[in-house]
Amino acid sequence: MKFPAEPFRIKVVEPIKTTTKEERERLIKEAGYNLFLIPAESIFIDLLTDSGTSAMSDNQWAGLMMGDESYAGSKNYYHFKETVQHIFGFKHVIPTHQGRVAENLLFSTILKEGDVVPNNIHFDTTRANVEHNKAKALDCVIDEGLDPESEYPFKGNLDIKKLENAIESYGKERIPLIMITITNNSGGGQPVSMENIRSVSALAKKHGIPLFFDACRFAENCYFIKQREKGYENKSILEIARELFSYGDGCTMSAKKDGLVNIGGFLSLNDSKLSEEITNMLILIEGFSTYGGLAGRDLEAISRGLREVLQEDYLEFRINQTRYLGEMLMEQGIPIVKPVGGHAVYIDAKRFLPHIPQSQFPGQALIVALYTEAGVRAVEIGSLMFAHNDQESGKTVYPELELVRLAIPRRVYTSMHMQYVAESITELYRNRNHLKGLTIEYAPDFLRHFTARLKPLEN
Ligand code: P71
Repeated sequence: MKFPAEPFRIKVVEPIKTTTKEERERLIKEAGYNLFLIPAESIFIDLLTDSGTSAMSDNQWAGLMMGDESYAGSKNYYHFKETVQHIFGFKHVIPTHQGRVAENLLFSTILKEGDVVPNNIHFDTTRANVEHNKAKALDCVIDEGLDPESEYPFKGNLDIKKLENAIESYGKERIPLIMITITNNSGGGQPVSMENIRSVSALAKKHGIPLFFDACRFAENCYFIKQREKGYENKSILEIARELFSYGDGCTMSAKKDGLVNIGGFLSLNDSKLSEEITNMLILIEGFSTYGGLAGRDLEAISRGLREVLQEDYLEFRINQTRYLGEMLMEQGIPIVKPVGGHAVYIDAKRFLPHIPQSQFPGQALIVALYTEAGVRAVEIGSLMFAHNDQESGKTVYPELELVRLAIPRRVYTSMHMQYVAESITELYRNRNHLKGLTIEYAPDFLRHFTARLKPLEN
């Protein structure tokens, strides 16, 4: 494929440090073989997440200087609200300092014990927030979405049959909302089609169930719709986004992704009574309704970021850079989730390391080796993140997908950095038979991957 050239030039640089293999071996041991616990300074290329790691534009940095830090009614709040309404089209806009707070506010207000929330695939914080409110997080993605080899263009789609069955078996009274995650992060950064969103919306309306989007990567999803769905090839990203959100009742958003900022998020919705209730909660835990835990300047940076992310030359480069990394790996026969997603390349760890069972965390073994060998940090989205004890049987349930995600920060790394990453993984793939599994030494009750400590198995 064509080498993707960056549609920007570099005005400020941040040096990155190189470390020796011996230093990295010491650091990873000290960190309990958990990449979240390594000082970021000791990482050469950091693909842990695309969240909050974007490089802001000169326009966004200029916006920071326009910060109005009034406690109430800052002018940046009005700009922020106007921008969100312009793109997303919902009536109320509630700023939060990041996405999971929007989730917490929404779920703690509308969920009660025994409720069920269907989603294509809940991301970890979403699942944890649903479960923390004693409700069930039900994944209803289409079967293709669980098959790393399937080339289906919209692998993030919800399975309408699974959704209908859920409504029938649990009853609509126990389903306070349906969610759609765009793009589907836990399933490989795969998009959801407009047609699927329309069908889910019709079903939700028929049963009087509100539909919410987890909108973190909405612009990337809209770009895929433009590329892959008939009838959208001549529409602008803004037009596609507006149509998409018109089918729902609200959204949660982590602006740390497609908001192109380092911190921020929001909740946006049409229901005035619900919005009032959530706003009162916001004031209790985040801050006043015109800043929600953010500085005025942060709100300005989000407003500008949300407009920039809709630009097609940016999105074209973004999606192509991710695909470029994926294709370099595929050329070497390395098993990845196909087609390549929007914000990340996902390695299929089950097939990369077939000799390590899921109970020994093959995904984690892979990211530990990638850091130790090359100073590259990736994240495990597999059994360390998602295995859990089934409440009924008491048995450990392993996730269907055992993935290692190489998430690409927006506008941060060049395509040459991607080559370095591809070469490092290729080298690891050649020596994969030497890699060993891990066992847990300590783990908290929920969201354990952030703080767990592990150790390598000897045999
Ligand atoms: C990502 C993250 C952030 C993260 C999470 C866990 C480990 C490492 C990094 C956050 C999401 C997300 C979706 C679909 C809600 C959130 C929470 N993703 N929904 O992918 O992807 O947003 O981080 O602003 O609270 O690395 P928040």
